[in-house]
Amino acid sequence: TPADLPDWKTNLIELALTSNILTFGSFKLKSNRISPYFVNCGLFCKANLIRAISTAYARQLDGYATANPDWGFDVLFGPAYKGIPLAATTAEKLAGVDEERWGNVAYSFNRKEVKDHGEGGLMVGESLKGKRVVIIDDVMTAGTAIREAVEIIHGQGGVLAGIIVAVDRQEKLPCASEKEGKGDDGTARGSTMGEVRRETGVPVLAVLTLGDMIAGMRRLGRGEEVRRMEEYYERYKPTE
Ligand code: OMP
Repeated sequence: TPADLPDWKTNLIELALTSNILTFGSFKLKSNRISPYFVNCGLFCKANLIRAISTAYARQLDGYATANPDWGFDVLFGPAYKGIPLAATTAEKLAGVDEERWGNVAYSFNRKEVKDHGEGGLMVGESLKGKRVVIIDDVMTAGTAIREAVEIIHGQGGVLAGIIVAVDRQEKLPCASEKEGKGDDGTARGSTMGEVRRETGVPVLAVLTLGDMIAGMRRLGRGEEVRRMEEYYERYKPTE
């Protein structure tokens, strides 16, 4: 319910709305689903916006670490391209939240094109070898982007410690017929977040869920958008 949504989340949603990061219309997703809303984290590209989102990621990571004292990580990995500024700015915010706890956290990212001269290679920034790595990414729908990042970490000899995204769209896993572009077969399936948790065995955190965005939009008095998001949620909600 809207009452449960902390003010900082409402403020972040309002900022996303006014800067067109959260938009409404008809969007075809990577999973072939047609969504009435879209979140474009590439538009966190102004000083106040990148400050807001990196602060939110850093708070969430610090909060999780405080609640789980045995948990920690050495490197924030931001998959190219959209994850790169997120990893860099969140690392900087972590040092600001708690210098003693986070001051030695590093960041790294991959190149999309492997460089064959100079220092060469696929990776930029801290080496992942033997390190505890957290993936920082934008949006999770079907988990395809995250799975690619997990493979890179394993390929580099890193140990996956966690995953954090800005938005969990709270959708069920796509079925085979959706992947072929033939639509949902209507079967009950679990959530992408749950499946990724099971597959990786690490915490999967989100700054905002679809539920948060619905609550925030309701608080902002945007009834029509609330209705469309709820309708979409009913259609693709996970059954677990
Ligand atoms: P999955 O790889 O299916 O989890 O989808 C996540 C990716 O889809 C993100 O990394 C984006 O490239 C893109 N996306 C968004 O950016 N915003 C959305 O609201 C929805 C998607 C999407 O296509 O599902």
